[in-house]
Amino acid sequence: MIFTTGVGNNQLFAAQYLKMNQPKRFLTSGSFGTMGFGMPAAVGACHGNPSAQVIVIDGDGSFRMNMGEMHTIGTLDLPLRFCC
Ligand SMILES: Cc1ncc(C[n+]2csc(CCOP(=O)(O)OP(=O)(O)O)c2C)c(N)n1
Repeated sequence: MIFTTGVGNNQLFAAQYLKMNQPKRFLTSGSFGTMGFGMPAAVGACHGNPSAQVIVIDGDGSFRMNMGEMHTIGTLDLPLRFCC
């Protein structure tokens, strides 16, 4: 399972409470912290790991940055899961 996040409380709670047992399973925008990171990161994670379940943890603000990616996800029929 691969998790990606937006920026904000969703990201901080995810970092604090998700248990990771393998490297490269938590994709988050630390440091520069760019809202809207979670969904495109998940598209990339899906392509790089077609057999993995990919989950986006997002805030409503971060989610709204990504209406273009919604189109990409729909067009490619990517099996992403969202938790907002
Ligand atoms: C592109 C961009 N704009 C503004 C910010 C500043 N900023 C950091 S967190 C945040 C609010 C995030 O809200 P939301 O995505 O709803 O997440 P929540 O904190 O509610 O989980 C803002 C405006 C940012 N990091 N990136």
